[in-house]
Amino acid sequence: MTRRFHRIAGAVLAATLLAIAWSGCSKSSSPASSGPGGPVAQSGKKHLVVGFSQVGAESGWRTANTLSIKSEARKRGIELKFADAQQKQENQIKAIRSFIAQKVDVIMFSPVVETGWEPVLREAKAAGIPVILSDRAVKVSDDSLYKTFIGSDFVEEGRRAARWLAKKMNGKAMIAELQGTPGSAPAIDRKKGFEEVIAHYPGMKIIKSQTGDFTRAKGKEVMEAFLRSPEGKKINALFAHNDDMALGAIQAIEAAGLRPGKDIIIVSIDGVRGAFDAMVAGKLNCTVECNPLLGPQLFDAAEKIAAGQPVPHRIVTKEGVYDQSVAKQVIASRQY
Ligand code: GZL
Repeated sequence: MTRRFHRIAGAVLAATLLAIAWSGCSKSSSPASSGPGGPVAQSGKKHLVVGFSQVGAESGWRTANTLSIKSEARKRGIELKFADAQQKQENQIKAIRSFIAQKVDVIMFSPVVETGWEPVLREAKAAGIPVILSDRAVKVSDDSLYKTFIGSDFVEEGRRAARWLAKKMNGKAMIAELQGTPGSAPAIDRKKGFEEVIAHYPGMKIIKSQTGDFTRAKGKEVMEAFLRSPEGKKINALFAHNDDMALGAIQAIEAAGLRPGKDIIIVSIDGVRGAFDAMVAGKLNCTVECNPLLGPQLFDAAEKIAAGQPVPHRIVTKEGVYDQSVAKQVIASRQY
């Protein structure tokens, strides 16, 4: 009896010790607790799982931005769940909720407008899923609702457009303005930066201003209306918040029998290939670069955050200004 008892007791003890050892080791080796360097896969998978809610496919800039994000994820072996919101905030909120339900490791999104994100960002925070803002900013009462913003300084882009135009027009211009998506950070901030600079030039006035929603079609339609308006004949300059709207406006200017780039001097923002083609053709005068190739910086940040490492709360991309004087020599080197 005693020998049998000891045998059983020994087996139970060994099994208990083994169980403790196993649970201890699975805790230290599980990705969730791995130290810096190894990705923390809350999703329980070996590789990182990232949910990305994109604004839409409204412009050449957006297409280049999406390409950069998808190719970089592929290059790094990151599982990317990508959702195109067709420029609708409700679709982005739905996509973010779906990423939370799927327990992704990191959520990234380019907010179509600045406001209305607090509730869903609180849900992501409550689920312990870090959020990265790509390209556009949000207005929230608690900045800890997102880990970092990676994108451009839109106010500075607006200033650069205005500084270039003031120089080109010797401080005198009757300006038509094609604004981006109402309520979006780039539209609000580019306008702010542009107006801040032209305030120093009494001879520079915005006499027509309306949204073209960052699309070529709407830019053409609105510019046609500007040219048909009573002030149309006075317009000698156009500030477009992105190249796509400028390219649409060029079509409208030509249809009205005027010479874009000569009768109406045009400055826009983005620096996409179509803008360089138009500058080489003498139809666009200047584009202020807004870099869409954010993939590498976005996934650097995601991997650091997932590994528990700190990242700056705001990472601003470096950009230039290109006009007709350099367009021909740089167009071949452009990456988007
Ligand atoms: C800017 C980006 C803007 C581009 C537009 O970072 O959000 O949205 O300027 C795009 O071309 O539609």
